[in-house]
Amino acid sequence: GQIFRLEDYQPSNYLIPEVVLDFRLNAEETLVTARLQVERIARAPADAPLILDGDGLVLEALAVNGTEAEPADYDASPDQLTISRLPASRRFELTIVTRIAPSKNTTLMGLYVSSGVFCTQCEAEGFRRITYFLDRPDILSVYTVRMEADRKDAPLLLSNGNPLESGDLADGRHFAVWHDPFPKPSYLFALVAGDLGVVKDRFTTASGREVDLGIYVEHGKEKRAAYAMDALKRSMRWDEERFGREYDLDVFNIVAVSDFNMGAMENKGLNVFNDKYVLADEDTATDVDFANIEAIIAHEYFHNWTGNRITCRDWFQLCLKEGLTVFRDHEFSANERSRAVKRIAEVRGLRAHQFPEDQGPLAHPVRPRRYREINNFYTATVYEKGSEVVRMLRTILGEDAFRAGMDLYFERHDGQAVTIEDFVKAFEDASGRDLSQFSLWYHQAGTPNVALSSRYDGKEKTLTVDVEQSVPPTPSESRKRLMHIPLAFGLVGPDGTDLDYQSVEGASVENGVIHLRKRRHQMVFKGVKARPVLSINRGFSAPVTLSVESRADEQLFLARHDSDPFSRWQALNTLLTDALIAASKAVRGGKKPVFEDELISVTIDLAADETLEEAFRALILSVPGEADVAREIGRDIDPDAIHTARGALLMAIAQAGSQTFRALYERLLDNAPFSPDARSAGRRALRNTLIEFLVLDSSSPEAAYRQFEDADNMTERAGALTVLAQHFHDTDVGRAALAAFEKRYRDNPLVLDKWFQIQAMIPSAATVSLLRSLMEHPHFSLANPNRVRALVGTFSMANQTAFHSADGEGYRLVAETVAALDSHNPQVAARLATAFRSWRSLEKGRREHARKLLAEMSKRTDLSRDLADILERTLA
Ligand code: HT7
Ligand code: ZN
Repeated sequence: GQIFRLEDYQPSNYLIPEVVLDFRLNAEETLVTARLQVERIARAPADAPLILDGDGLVLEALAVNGTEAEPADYDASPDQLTISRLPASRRFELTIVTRIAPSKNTTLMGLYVSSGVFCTQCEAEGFRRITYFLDRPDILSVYTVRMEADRKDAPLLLSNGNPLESGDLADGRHFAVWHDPFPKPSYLFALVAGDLGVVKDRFTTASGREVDLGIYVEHGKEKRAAYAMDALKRSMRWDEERFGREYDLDVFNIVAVSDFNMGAMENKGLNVFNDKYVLADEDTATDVDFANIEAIIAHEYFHNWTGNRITCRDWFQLCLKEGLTVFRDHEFSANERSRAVKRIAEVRGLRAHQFPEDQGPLAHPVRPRRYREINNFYTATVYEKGSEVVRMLRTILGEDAFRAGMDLYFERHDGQAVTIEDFVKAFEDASGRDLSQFSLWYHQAGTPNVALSSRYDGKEKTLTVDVEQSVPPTPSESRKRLMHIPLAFGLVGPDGTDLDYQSVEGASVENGVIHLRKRRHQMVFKGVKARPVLSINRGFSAPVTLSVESRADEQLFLARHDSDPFSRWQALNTLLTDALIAASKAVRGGKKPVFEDELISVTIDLAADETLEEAFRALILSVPGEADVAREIGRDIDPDAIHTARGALLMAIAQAGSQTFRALYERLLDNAPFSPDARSAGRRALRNTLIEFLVLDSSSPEAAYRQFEDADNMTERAGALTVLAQHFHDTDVGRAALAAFEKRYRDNPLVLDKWFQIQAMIPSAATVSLLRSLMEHPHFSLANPNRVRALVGTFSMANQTAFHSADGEGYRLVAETVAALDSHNPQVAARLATAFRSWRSLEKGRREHARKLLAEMSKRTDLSRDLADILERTLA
């Protein structure tokens, strides 16, 4: 397959300032007429051919300046339209008619039908599945869209921008015309036509513009869109207050569809959402669902400025809009909820998803230099590490200079398609600082490691800290350059407050941040009055791994006393992870795992500490997962040993905390009416972590079953069911609960997904065959990405023992699903296949099973480009 390279970027010889689209919508056969105003750029040769992208298209007609084109003047294939003879004038009009089949489009890219609703997904390269076009993000056009459809099936006709006109036609047909005055790339085009219910609201912008807001959902589900509407209005206000960004059209619409490849899409003025990230009420959505909805509604809305008004020059620049917009949505959620809790959740996510990517065969820089299939670069590295890079930029510049840089970026580049260099330059110019070394974060793959040791001299009152950075090699990047790593820190004194120091030598330190720029720094803090414990990388100021030479009692001290809550959680997490690594080793050596009493008691004490918020205490009790431990072990991994070790730790905590947890669980029972706010969610989260310890301690499912039965909200119901499925799946109580849940929610797809998901996580030798039977369930279908992700995706990502079952049957199940899915929906198939990315770090029996299956799969000759790319890189 063809490889696209950043260094090959060439501006287009032709521009398309204006596009008029006409859709005759019909599920089986839709006729698309595109009228394009084309302009040859001044320096292009007059005979430069115009090469338009297509993907599986059928050309019906082509006219140039209104005259039918001569067959000799062009060449049309499903994937390309090349026009070799064009008018001598620099401006001309092309009319292109294509015929497409939305109902047969199973890839969910381009124009397709989801539950009877026509909808589009054009990012990254879906527009070329609708019409021939210069389908690249640096071609910005003003769109006018006319749609015609049966009024009965599609009373609703939406597109980008503002509505212009609408009306009836003969034979029960009707039409609508939309116009978007903001020039945009084709990937932001969208159309929706169908029969949907709506929730309406209004928003007045800071400068007084009245905006009509609409959230469109399946009829009967309108009430479940109320929370999303509230989140939208809060997002709009926040972007004004925090970044001075206002909305710019008369309408803002969101449509929820049930078949969607990703979370949502930021099409200008018409966001399309996976309904999972719109629909919520207490009976059907968990607190995590509510938080995700808030974050994704905000994320897509924030794209209006970071992505739409200023877009990417090419797809190598994806992080320009994604990393920045994730940073913005993280800040929004941190403001709306608890900053510390939000940060811990982000870091857990980064470590769970981005670190393994960065440390395995699929590693790539935040701004990649090459790709074969851009769909495979919507990754945790581009999104989450991309966000961490923006966060570091703020840490380095400080809030005010960061905001000045953002303002300059908006002012300078509004209406343009730009690069990461343009972005960084805005911050250099606004702050007067040289960010060239910092920029390596965009260009160099791999997770840096920072090794630290420190010693205190009580006589001299000095603390000497030795620091060394290294970046491990990654595919096709063996030699790494030194990074600029900002490490927030504190010197924690005996009473838990940060100690002052008089001066520091050996590295630049500003506002509580150490700036590492060299391989090694020896830093000497002078005038440190008492022996401190070094609290480093506070708030996870840099996305690095740390090797700290410190004693367990120092980490215990930080867990109990650090003034930064993130660092308290981190200290405990480090200790628990180390303990689990040691315990896994013991299990593998045929020994019984043991845990230090002090570690168990600090965990229980923190969980019970009423001065701390409940959500934080819930995180304290969520001991590192099996995948976290596996990642830290890094090689020759035996998932069964880790599972046994973790089970023993849970049991040790459960038994030691028995009294405390029981009392706390009862105390936390909230009789107030349900509210999705962060405080109430925190109480429920803590109760949900406690219930697992209660049933472990009592060796009985009773308490969990009671919670399952009594719950008046999905968080507690699904939480209890998860515990029952994890620990009592082969008991009557466990089976009864699963059956009751299925019966109650059979007709609610999003909730039924949870039922599939909970079973996919059961740690049992029988889970592979359970999954095979669930794949025969009348409600299972490979056509619905949410369902596939709920069952097979969850199995591969969140069931360490069964996916990695020693006989290779878990791998086989996933490989078979990937293969079956590939012809239907390559994007989802390729993503599922990334579950194999860490295969080399397993012990050799499992490694061999995985290698064989991957090799077998990659031999197939009918693979999609998406899947072939993932398999090839995974095996390389
Ligand atoms: N910008 C959106 C990306 C997206 C997408 C990409 C490829 C295929 C389907 C897709 N759906 C949405 C989502 C976002 O980051 O906001
Ligand atoms: Zn995004």
